[in-house]
Amino acid sequence: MFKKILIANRGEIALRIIRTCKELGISTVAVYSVADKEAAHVVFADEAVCIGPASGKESYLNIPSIMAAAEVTGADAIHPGYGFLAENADFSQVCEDMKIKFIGPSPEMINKMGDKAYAKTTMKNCGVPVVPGSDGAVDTIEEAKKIANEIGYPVILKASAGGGGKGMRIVRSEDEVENAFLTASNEAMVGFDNAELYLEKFIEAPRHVEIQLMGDQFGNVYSYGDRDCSIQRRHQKLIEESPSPVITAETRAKMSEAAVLGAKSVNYEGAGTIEFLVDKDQSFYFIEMNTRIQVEHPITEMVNNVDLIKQQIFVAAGEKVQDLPSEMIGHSFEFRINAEDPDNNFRPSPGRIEYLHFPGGFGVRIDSHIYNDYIIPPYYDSLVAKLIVWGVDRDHAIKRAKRAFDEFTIEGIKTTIPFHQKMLNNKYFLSGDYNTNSIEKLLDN
Ligand code: MV4
Repeated sequence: MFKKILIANRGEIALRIIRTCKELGISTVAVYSVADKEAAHVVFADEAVCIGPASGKESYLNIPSIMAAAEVTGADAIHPGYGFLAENADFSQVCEDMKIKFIGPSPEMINKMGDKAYAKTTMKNCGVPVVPGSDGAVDTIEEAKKIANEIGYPVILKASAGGGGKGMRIVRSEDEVENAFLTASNEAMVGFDNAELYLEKFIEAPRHVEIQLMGDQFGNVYSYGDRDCSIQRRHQKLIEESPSPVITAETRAKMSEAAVLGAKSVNYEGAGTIEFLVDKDQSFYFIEMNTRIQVEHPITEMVNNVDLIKQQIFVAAGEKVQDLPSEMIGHSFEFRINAEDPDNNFRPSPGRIEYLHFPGGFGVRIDSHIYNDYIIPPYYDSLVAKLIVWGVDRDHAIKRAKRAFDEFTIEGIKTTIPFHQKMLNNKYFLSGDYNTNSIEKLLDN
């Protein structure tokens, strides 16, 4: 087992990883930018190394600086968290070269799954259902028109190097293809230095349901069930729940089976998520695989009673998955508390926390790095806390979330708490009748 893990991240996820390391008796090294010298992850780690100026590019994305910190502290592994370098193949490769274990996928796996067109073809070839569309990339406008005519409009053009919604264009008729193709490929070139596109049938008002997987070095892959992440705004998830309120037990089992099959076909190791779009009729289609621990992993932990960071550490150390999934018990929600003003287009609202009170009690979990008088820097992600609740069923979890928000006070900045409180009284949310398109409808009701 590792003796010392460097956490190449900040905020709540850095703290989340430190907590598990402490429980496992593993020493921790925090890295931090100049703007984060008062941050909680710096305080709670055993050691801390400053890695650069405030900007993420010069600190949390600065590979030489992070590797130097690992060298001087003698860390034998690096956990990248999510975001920043978590899906950076060069970083994974440098760790391999320096014989420091990267707690995440190999560079080859990151490259494979990072190419969304290739990943889709790989999944299709092993029998995982995928959205009908191009086989791999579409290279020309003519080819895009030909495939679109075959499968029927509307279609969606996506960047092969994209993911998470960037570089996508919905195309509703043939006369829109040319413009959409040119703008999408241009956007992909600018955003990802790769203009390649692929095309698929556009599924109207789908649900976004993902399966949490964990694989080990012995060829085992386990499913910890599903998360419904359909409540999003501009591809930023706001609320997630497990299990999905619309998936039948039969569909859930089939999705898990498909996800495990897909992951086994690429010899997947570590934590991974397979994202599916789900139709009104419960048909599900693979769209992407994420090769990292995700922000919303705690809801899966709550219904499975399993520490997923612990599993990641064990499988990275060459051990088996320690805590296998059995039955999912109860229902869990995650509400993302961002330093944003929901009444002003979710405009960022960094600044000093003038007063803070966290909720508590049975079934309430807060993953957060903020504290009284902490100043939220403007340079990074606006996530300041995650309220995670567990209940015996969905109604119980909703009641618990309401009472937790009644206790929750953050003063000095605007947060998304009022948005969540509004949602907890919305009839569509309460009945589970929502999809990835419905945020405006949900906000108006
Ligand atoms: C789609 C889709 C409908 N049909 N693909 C968005 C994030 C990325 N992971 C995949 N996404 C989508 N892919 C097909 N074939 C709908 C979405 C989608 C979406 C699309 C446009 C505008 C907002 C959206 C919100 C959630 C999901």
